[in-house]
Amino acid sequence: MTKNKWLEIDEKARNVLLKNDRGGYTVPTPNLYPYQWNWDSAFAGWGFSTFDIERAWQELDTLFAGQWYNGMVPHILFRRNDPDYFPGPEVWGAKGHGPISSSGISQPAVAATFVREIWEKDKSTGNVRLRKIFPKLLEWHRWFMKWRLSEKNTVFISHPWEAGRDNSPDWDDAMEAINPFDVGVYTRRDTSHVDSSMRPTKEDYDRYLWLVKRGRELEWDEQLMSKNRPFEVADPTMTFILLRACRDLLFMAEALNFDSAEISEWCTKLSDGIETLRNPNGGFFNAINCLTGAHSGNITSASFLNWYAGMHDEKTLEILAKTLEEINYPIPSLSIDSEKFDGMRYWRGPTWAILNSLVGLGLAEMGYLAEAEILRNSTQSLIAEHGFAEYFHPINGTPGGGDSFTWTAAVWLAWASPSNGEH
Ligand code: 9WN
Repeated sequence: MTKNKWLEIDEKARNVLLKNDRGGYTVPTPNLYPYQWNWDSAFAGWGFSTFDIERAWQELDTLFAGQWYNGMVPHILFRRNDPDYFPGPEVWGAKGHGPISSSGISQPAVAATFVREIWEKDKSTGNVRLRKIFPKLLEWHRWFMKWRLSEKNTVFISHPWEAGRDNSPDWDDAMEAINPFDVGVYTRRDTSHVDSSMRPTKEDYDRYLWLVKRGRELEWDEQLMSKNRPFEVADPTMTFILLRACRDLLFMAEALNFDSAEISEWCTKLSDGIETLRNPNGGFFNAINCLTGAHSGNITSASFLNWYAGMHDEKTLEILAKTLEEINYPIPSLSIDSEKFDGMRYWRGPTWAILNSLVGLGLAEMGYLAEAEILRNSTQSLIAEHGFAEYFHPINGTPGGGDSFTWTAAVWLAWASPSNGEH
């Protein structure tokens, strides 16, 4: 790729972020996702930090402005009503828990890591901003450790949307066990924006909504919801990402001379929990249905997040090498060898630039430079040739889901572009 070409794509990527800006916060993509999403905003902050540090802090600040009084940071902030998205604020029925209308669940805790990235770019003003947001990050992590830590020290999800990998086969058996009775009649909006062959099925949606209904009826009271949970899956995305985020929080606490003992304990606990996620037959990291103890048996892109969490692993390295060699556009969200692989259906096969960036960061930090470069180069070609799509087919690169996508543009700017964040 010529320098002119990539500078042109850098410019386009900045424009995606600016166009998706709704005044201090971004939407993931117009129409399909018209609200502020949790981990999308954290990635957006990382993207903004390559050309506008102040705007980067603002993105994180607006996200944490919606923090609940119990510490939870919701997965969606419904800042203004928009009938383009379902389920909206009425269906969630989560009023009164925080200052902004929101959903009742959270999402992967990438925020502390991107706060650190932004802060490290400019510590002079960053120290003041960091001091303000730090207690909020701490409260959120405390909430995870109190309400989402399994007995085995892994982080579980209470709803598939919480992992951000909505229809991953990682939760198929836990979802099948749910009888979504009484869910009522509803009209989906997602399938009027993108083809239904790319989206979760009606069976999935019935169960997503049934779980939302349960939360609403229990008024999103974590204590009440923790009794006889109908869905509880220990998830590599949540566990690896929280461990990494706690490490970054610890680093920032020490830099600010804040007390860090509690955060150190969290790091130890989560590190201890990781081994539980190892599939006893295949040796890779996978999800576990906490209600039955069954391992999912799936190799997903989340299976490769160990380096991001600071952990070497020979077995995963072996599987990664094979994936990088055999797949045009790694890493598929489900191994192409799986009988459930579906290259265009959301989290059941497509490649997601965000997951690649996290895996790539981890690989580079832990010295696997060749692997990190292959992953970065293939993601770079994917975006350069097929645009800022929500996700891509891992074999032929076909773009899928929404377009002009905030986090794909952010990942381009901060990681995949040959400029690599240097502007
Ligand atoms: C539900 C916004 C979000 C991402 C998730 C992705 C998708 C929502 C949906 O879009 O989920 O949260 O309605 O499909 O799976 O990771 O944060 O981009």
